[in-house]
Amino acid sequence: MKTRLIDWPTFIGAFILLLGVTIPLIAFPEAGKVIVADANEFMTNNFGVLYMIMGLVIFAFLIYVAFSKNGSIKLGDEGEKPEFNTFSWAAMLFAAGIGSSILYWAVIEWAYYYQGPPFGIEPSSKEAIQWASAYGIFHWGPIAWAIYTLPALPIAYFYYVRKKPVLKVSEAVRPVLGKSVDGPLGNVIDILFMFGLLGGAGTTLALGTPMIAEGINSLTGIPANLGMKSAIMLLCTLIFAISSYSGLKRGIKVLSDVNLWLSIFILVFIFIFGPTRFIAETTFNSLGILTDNFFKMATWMEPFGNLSQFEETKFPESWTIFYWAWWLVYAPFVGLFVARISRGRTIRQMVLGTMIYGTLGCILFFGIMGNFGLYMQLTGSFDVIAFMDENGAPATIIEIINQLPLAKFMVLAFTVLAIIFLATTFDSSSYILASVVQKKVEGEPLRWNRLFWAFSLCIMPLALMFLGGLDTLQTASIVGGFPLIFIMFLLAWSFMKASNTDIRASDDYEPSTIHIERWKKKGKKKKKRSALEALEDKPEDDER
Ligand code: NM2
Repeated sequence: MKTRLIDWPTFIGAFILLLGVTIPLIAFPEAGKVIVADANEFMTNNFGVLYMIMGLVIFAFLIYVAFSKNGSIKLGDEGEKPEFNTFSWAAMLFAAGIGSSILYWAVIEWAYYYQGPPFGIEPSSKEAIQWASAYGIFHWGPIAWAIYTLPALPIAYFYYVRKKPVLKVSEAVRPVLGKSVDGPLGNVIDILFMFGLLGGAGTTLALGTPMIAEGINSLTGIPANLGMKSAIMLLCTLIFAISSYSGLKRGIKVLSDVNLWLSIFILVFIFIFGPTRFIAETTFNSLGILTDNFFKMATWMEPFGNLSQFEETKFPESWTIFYWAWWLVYAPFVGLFVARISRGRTIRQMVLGTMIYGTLGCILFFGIMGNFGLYMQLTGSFDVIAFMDENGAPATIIEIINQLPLAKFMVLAFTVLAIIFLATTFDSSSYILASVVQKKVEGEPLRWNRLFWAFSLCIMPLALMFLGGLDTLQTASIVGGFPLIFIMFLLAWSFMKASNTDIRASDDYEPSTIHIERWKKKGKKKKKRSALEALEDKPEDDER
C-alpha cells in the first residue's frame, strides 16, 4: 500500500468531517432531524438570496467570457482538432453531470409544481399547469449548466493551455491565492469541496435507491423496505467497485454507452407510444414560458412571503435555491471532467456547448417524461397526484412508467437505467474524491483509496435513508455546499487572472503560449510550435 502518495491532512480532514456529521445523525435520528431542519431554515432564510445571485452572476459571467477575447483561446495547440467529436463530447458531458436523479425528477417534478406553484398562483389551477411543465426545465436549464461550467474554465485552461494537470480545486485557485494553497488553506478548500460532493452524491443516491427499490418491487413483488434499499445501495457500490478495482476502464465506458442508448430508447418509446402531440406542444410551449420569464424565475424570492395575502409557499427555498446548491456541490467535479474532454476546443465552444447541449438534454427528459405524466393527470387516465399522496413519489414514478405499453418491460428498462446511472455516478465521484486526497495521481488514483471513498459515499445516504424525508436530504447539500459559493468566485477570478496575463504577454512576445481562434478563423498564421516549447521560451512569471 503506497501511503506516501496520500495527502493525509485532506484525507483525514474530509473523513472526520463526514463521520462527524453522519454518526450523530444515525445515533440520534429524532434530534438530528430537528437540528438539520433548523440548520436548513437558517441557511436558506438568511443566505438563500446569495444562491440566487450566484446563479445569475455565473450565467452572465460565462456569456461574457464566451464572447470575449478570453473565449477565443484554444484549449490546445494551434490547428489541433477537438479530441472528441461533438456528439460524443456532448454525450459524455451529459453522462458525467447527470445521474439517476434526472429519471426521478423528470417524471415527477411537475406534480409538485402543479400542487404548489410559485408567484401566488392558485394550486392545481389552469395557470399552475403551465408553470408545472416549464419550471423543471428552468431548474435543469442554462443557469444550472452555467454553474457546472464555471470550474471547467480554470481547470481546462491550466490543463491544455498552461499544460499543468490540475486535479484539485485548491490547485485551480493558485493564481489568486498563490503559495498559500500549499498550506492548510489549500486543504480546507479541498475538504469543503469533498464534503459538498459527498452531500450532493448522497442526495442522488438517497433519491435513486427508493425509486429502484419500487421498480424491483413492481417487477418481483418483493417489498421495497429498508433492507432492500440497503441491498441496492451495496449492490451499486459493488458493481462499480469490482469494475474500478480490476481497472476496467472499458467497463465504465460500456456502462456509459449502455446508459446513453437506453436513455434514447426510453425517451423515443415514450414519445412515440405516449401522447406525442401533447408532449411536443407542451414542451415547445414551456420553452416560450421559460424565455419570457427567465429573469422572473431566476430572481423569484417570494419577497412578501407571509406579509401578502398569499399563503407563504417557501417555493424558492424548496426548489430554486435547493437546486442551485445541488448543482453547485457537483460543479467542481463536473468541471474537472468537462475540462478533461474539451481538448482542441476553444473556451467559447466549451462554455456554450456545455450550456446548450446540457440544457437540450434535460429538455428532452423533462419534456417527454414529465409531460407524459401530466397528460395522464389532465385526462384522468391515471390520477398521479392521488396515487402520490397515498404511495409517495418513488412508487408513483414507477407507476407512471407502468402505464406505458409493454409496461413490465419498460419498468425493467427504466430500473436498469437507474441502476447504471447510479453506478456511474458512484464511479466518477469516487475517482475524483480519491484523486483529490493524493499528492500525485499516476494514471489512476490508488485502488484502495478509490474503494475507500466509494464506501464512504455509501455512509451518508444510508444515514439519510434511516432519517427519511426529502427535507433532510436537501439540507445535506445546502449546508455542505455553502462555502463553495466563495470558491466559485475564486475559480472565476483565477481564470480571468491567468488568461488575461497570457493574453497581455502574447501581445508582447512571439510566439505566444496561447492560440486565439477567431470566429471566422482569419487571424494571422503563426509558425507552428507547441505551446509547451513556447512556454519554455517565455520569461518566468511567478504565478506560473
Ligand atoms: N444535479 C444535476 O443525480 C444526479 O443526477 C447528479 C444532480 C445536480 C441536479 C446530479
